[in-house]
Amino acid sequence: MSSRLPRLLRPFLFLLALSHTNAWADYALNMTKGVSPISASAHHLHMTILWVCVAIGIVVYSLMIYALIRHRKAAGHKAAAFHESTTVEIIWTIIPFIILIVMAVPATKTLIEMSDTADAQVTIKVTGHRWYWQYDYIDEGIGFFSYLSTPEDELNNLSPKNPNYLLEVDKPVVVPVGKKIRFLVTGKDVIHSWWVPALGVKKDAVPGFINEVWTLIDTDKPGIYRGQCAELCGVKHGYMPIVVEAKSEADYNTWVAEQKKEQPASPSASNEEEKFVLMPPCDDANDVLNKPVQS
Ligand SMILES: [Cu+2]
Repeated sequence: MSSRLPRLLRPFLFLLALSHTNAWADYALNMTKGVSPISASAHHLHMTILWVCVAIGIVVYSLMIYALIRHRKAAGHKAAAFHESTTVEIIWTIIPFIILIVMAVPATKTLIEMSDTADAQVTIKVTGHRWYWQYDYIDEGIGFFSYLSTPEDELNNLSPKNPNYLLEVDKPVVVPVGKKIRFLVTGKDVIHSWWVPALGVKKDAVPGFINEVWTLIDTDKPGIYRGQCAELCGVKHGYMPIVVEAKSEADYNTWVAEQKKEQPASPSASNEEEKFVLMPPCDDANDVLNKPVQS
């Protein structure tokens, strides 16, 4: 039956069949706007550049298709001999140059906005380790480690995987909404990258350097935002997720007070050394849950 269908119709029938499944339900092609002013700026910049590219595509392909059809050999046209024309070469160098300059203006504005960490109200130091994260709240004097919490059975395909498979941790980094939060990002051993798409934050964690980045979560957007290490950092690179819990200011203050009671100081060097020994950097990838004892 299908062999009798005109060939041209087949792709359309295939798309029609797909449109009647729920295959598209979770499918999103574009970037999301995120929940912070810088993620919104990045989204806006992305859309601006996308539409510039679409306009260029339409103009170039229209001219090409017009030329192919209108000036085809079959219609009696002969190829014009204008190659090595200085005028044409200058025009097709100058036009892209101007387009690039025009696109660089909003791009530079967004980059400057992203790097302006001045007047932050909360400062959190983020340290990447093989293969977990450490968070220190500079002004509050509290700190903790954050490890992957996906059950071992799921990692070993012995039980069904939960929706947050490899994107869940034992202790999320808690932040307040509506406040400018500055992250000081560094690495302990190798280069990692702290990446939370919804916050518009992605910064390399380089040993020996402190990189700065900031976010400000919209006041009406408390919730859980997930991310991952975005720099290939070793065998368990995929096992060091990030979970950010954004709370209202009152809830955040309560949380800080609780943390201060629980742990009077940041993780000490000796404590950290002990954890590092318990979690040697080069063990087997399946051994991810052989991690340090947590309090
Ligand atoms: Cu990493």
